[in-house]
Amino acid sequence: MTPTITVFERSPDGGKGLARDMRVRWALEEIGQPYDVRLVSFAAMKQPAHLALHPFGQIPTYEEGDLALFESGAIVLHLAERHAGLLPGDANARARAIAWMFAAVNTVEPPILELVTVRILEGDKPWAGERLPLVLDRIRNRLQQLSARLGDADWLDRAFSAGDLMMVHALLRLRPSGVLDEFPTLAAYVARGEARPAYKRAFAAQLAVATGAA
Ligand SMILES: N[C@@H](CCC(=O)N[C@@H](CS)C(=O)NCC(=O)O)C(=O)O
Repeated sequence: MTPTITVFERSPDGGKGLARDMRVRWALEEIGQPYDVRLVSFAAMKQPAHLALHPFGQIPTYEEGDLALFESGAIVLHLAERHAGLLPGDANARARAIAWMFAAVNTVEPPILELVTVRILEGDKPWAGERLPLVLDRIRNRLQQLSARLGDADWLDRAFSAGDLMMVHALLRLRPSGVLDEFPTLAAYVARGEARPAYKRAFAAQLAVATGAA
């Protein structure tokens, strides 16, 4: 059965691949699973039909037969558990890869999202100038720790896994700020992710939506 995912009809990033459907597209490409895409507008995301799929009125969602899922991490985990290629066979290595997925969304991504909040949503507040360096410090602290753990390895726990997929995508959001490049180990890690053929196919597919070529 071909699954269907929802994505922005008009992504605010104009096709830079930062929206979270990119994680799901990338996972689907890694496992070689074809998929359909349903474009949703911001208005449609807040309507009952979409809210029935996603209680918070966001993208991405994933539908496969009777199953409807939201949360990019849950969708990627679902795919990784049912198809070869995104989680190791060894039970302990598998558990560690899943831990990295959680680390990406629960430990590394939150301060990165705060940067977007302080710069864009709160940029006009009188205290934004004071808050920005605090947020940047929290990000740099996390990146320092992550960089130290990665060391000179290609991936977080030997072979590429769903943990790397989630982590690379969380880090990508930092690139425009220049902070990622302060950590050459992590910048190279992200570049390795982007160089994967599956990433490139996923990126091209989301770009085609943004440029109207899809
Ligand atoms: N934790 C959720 C976050 C989903 C999310 O924030 N989606 C954004 C796009 S990347 C969205 O739909 N934003 C529009 C909105 O919140 O109205 C996930 O990982 O799927």
